[in-house]
Amino acid sequence: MKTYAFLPLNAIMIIMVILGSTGCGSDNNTVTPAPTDVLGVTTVDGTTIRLTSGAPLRVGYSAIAVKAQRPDGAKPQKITVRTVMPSHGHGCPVTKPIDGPMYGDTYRCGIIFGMPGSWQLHTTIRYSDSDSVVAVFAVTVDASDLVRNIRVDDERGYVVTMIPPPTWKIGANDVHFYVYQTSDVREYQPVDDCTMEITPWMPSMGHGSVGNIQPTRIEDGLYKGSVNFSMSGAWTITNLISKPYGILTNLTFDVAVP
Ligand SMILES: [Cu+2]
Repeated sequence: MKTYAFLPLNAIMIIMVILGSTGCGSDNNTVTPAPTDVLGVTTVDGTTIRLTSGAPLRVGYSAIAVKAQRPDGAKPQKITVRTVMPSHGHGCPVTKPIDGPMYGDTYRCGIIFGMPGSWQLHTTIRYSDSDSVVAVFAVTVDASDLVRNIRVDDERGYVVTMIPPPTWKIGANDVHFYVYQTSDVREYQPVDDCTMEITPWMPSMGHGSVGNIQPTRIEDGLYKGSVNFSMSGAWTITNLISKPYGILTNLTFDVAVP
């Protein structure tokens, strides 16, 4: 995976103005050749910001971690990540991690990339109302088939992503779905009032399976269920998603069970 970090001074200054922050004037540029899980490392105003991911970034849910360190040992009050695809002007949802807290040794979040290509991750480290730094990391996102963008009307779009387990297997598999909505493709809000009905199907043999657990909401915008595969091969998972007023969408994802 090709990843790199960049910190154009003008971009930093623009973001600083937007955020109303003060006391910044760094022009520190760092490009670090890095192991695959490091998306970028840079130092801004004495704060070293390290962005990592557990796996190569791809369309769908990617877990991200941000570590900020300053020589005086100051602990950030808050860390935020904002996403933008510069070539298209849209962002994507940033979520809580599905497997633990946001704040711990490092700040962790999930990013639901909606399409492959070049993205920017605007990472803000806030120490106080008047003391924060921003680093802009450029990352490359690979393609996958895990996200569906649904336009419901002219004003609203939904983003649904399936989060598969690390590997599919015969038997019960945990499966998560995140549902977000947006009206401006920059801000995304979790959708909590969905009901889901998943149906695994093996097209080549014309059968489904029993023992599935329908996804239910467990966190903001996050639904968890279980899908049972009775044999290996090519399967589909169809998810019929409804809102209180009726059916929202019916999505099909392809799954290869080894
Ligand atoms: Cu795009």
